Amino acid sequence: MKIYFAGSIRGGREDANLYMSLIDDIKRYGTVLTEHIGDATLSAQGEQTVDDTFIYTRDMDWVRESDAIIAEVTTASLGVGYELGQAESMGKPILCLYRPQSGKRLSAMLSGNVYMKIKHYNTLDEAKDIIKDFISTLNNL
Ligand code: 6IA
Repeated sequence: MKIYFAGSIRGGREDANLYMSLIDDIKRYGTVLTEHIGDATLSAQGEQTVDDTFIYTRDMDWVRESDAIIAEVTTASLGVGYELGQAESMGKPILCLYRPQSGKRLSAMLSGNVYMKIKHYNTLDEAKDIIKDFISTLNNL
């Protein structure tokens, strides 16, 4: 199974360590196409050595190639929102993980969208259980 993990880069890197933990967990179920999202050394500027056209083209190819999308959406990100909209158009299964304790409000473009499976969590263990349930629904498809 190929899973596209989406998380904020230029939207802010405050959850980068959390992304890394989630990616480590998701790797138990298949290939994570976007492992670099959890790279704590990657700053909010993104990678400097490749140009944005390259990043956009590569990431859209990966979204197309993926069997499912898992996004951590607590830190608002234009890029993640765009990827989710595109993935929805492609009919990909989408799980959005959101931490209400952050005090940040989720965009109505996600919270009001019945296509998105949006799950609230507070701890990493809760997130892992949610991911496990999501993957098992995919395996039953
Ligand atoms: O608007 P944002 O930058 O927060 O959008 C984040 C989303 O853009 C992520 O889910 C990524 O899929 C995508 N993205 C992927 N790579 C990059 C990148 N540098 N810079 C910015 N956005 C990216 C490349 C990382 C490198 C270590 C290969």
